[in-house]
Amino acid sequence: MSAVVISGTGLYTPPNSISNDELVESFNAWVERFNRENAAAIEAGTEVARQTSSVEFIVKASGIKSRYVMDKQGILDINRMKPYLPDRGNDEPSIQCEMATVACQQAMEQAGRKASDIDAVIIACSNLQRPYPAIAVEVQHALGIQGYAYDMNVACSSATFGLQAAASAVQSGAARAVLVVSPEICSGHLNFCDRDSHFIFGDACTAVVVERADQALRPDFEIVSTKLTTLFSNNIRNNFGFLNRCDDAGVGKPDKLFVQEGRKVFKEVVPLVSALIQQHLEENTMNTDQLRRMWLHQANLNMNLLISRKVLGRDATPEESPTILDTYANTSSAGSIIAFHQHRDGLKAGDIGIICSFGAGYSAGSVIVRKC
Ligand code: CO8
Repeated sequence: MSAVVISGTGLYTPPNSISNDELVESFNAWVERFNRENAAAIEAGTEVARQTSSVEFIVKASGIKSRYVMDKQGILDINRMKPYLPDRGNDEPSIQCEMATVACQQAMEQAGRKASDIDAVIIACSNLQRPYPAIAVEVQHALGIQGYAYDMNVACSSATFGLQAAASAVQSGAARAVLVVSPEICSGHLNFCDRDSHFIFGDACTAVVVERADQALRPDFEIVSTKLTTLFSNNIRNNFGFLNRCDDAGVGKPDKLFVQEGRKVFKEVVPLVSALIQQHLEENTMNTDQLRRMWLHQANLNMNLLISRKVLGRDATPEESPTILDTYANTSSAGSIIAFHQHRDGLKAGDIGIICSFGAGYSAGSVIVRKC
């Protein structure tokens, strides 16, 4: 079996950023109006008064300071509280296809690859804007790639699960090179009227070129090993789906958007992920002293500090465990890849790193890479 490398990465960042100040100001204006308009019902006990949000809480609880979004105006408009992303005609590229092609072109350029060198496109992300035709097939067509393409979803772990699928395809000879693409429009599935979660997510798209080591023009990191795990949990859930319209009573209810028990997720996922990383290194006869960098899923700064402390037995330096969630927030599956894209300089040939994702499912993916 041939060795497999990552030879290029790309990142599409939306043009609009929302600071915590801006988000909280509009959320609190919405809360004040809601409570005013529903004063009688709140007084009668048939409606619950909404509580205001706070910038201090958001930074302390999550480490998030701002987020990029596909539409800023709609989110901050208290008459709307969601992005405005108009429908497009079938003859126009979809929004996810548009984000994906930008990221893919960057990744291919970095790898020194043309469309004719790529045999497969995997769209791996939490939210797909339609069931079919697959966004991946549309991206494949837009880029002029032959071969095959498919969409897959393992929530925040989609990208690492996609890397595993791509590495297997290259190892088996099914493809010479594969693009793993994560166009995340998390703002489309975020309840901007929910104080517990309105600050958590942002939008972005990443792309990674995975190919045979012996044919790569610009090999960057060898994929040494992948390890995936899943464990069913209702603590991060979204009941949006094609059966929603079959029960009118549920249409538009908050459970058709992202909901979570954030505390439980924190407590249960930290040990799961630290054990996964440690086990994965052991299975590859490596120890944590050899680990030069961890590109962790970017959901919560405190979570990442704890995971890296558990793994290393000490606090990680900012270089060892880079953070991008302060400016990007949680971009679901794109997060660990954005960290890898922006913070992989300074490693020497032979240095070991880990790309690690975790999220709904629960799902977690670990990818051990070695600098070429
Ligand atoms: N402003 C002020 N106060 C607040 C706010 C707010 N916005 N929100 C909550 N509070 C209050 C609470 O009411 C509570 O008050 P009290 O103590 O009086 O009860 C207090 O602050 C503490 O609340 P929490 O216990 O909830 O706060 P935490 O310290 O636990 O922080 C976090 C909350 C930030 C959510 C934290 O628990 C966390 O990040 N957990 C991990 C979550 C995580 O990693 N989730 C991954 C999900 S992502 C994923 O898998 C992808 C899904 C698909 C993406 C879909 C896109 C939309």
